[in-house]
Amino acid sequence: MKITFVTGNRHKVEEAVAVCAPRGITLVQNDCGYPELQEDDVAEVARYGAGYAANRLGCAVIVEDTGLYIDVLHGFPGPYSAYVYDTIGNPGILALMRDIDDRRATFRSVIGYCEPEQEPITFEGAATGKIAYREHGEGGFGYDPITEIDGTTFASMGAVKNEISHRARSFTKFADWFLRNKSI
Ligand code: ITT
Repeated sequence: MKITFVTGNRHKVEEAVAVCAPRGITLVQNDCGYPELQEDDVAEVARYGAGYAANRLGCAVIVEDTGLYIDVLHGFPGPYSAYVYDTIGNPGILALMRDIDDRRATFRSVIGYCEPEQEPITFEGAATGKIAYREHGEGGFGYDPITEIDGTTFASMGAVKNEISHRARSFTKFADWFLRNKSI
């Protein structure tokens, strides 16, 4: 069973494949892109993107939007995570968090699934941890070196990231639903 995954991020594809391939779902990356709404809710971004991409490509697609929500910063950068990463990056986040003790943060991953001319469906996964005091680890991508669960950053945990991450959870929900509803 094949499904098109519209994303420009190969790391996302690798993590999604690790969940979907063992379940017999083949993901085919397409980096044609889609307009990312400036919405407060990543679910709205995923929903709109999936509808747009399905109609543009004329086939069933998934897109996935992720946000990092830092409690003490009232959820910042949230839906603006890509822009913030590209501008101030991990050093900028660490500077914002200097001398702050409350370091709780949550990653939200929302997958939008859509078929042409249909309503999108969303699947969400979250992982709550803390912002580290410094960058640590060589693996992963994006905010992984500064986000930690039980004291270990995502960038330091290798394949374990794929057992506990926001993306592992959203893709597990998606894959279970897809196999139940779309396999013939
Ligand atoms: P798309 O083409 O799929 O949109 P993207 O990299 O722009 O790829 P997002 O907008 O979903 O994806 O990601 C927002 C930011 O969060 C971006 O800077 C990513 O690098 C980062 N990010 C996403 N997932 C992450 C993860 O699992 N760990 C660390 N950082 C992550």
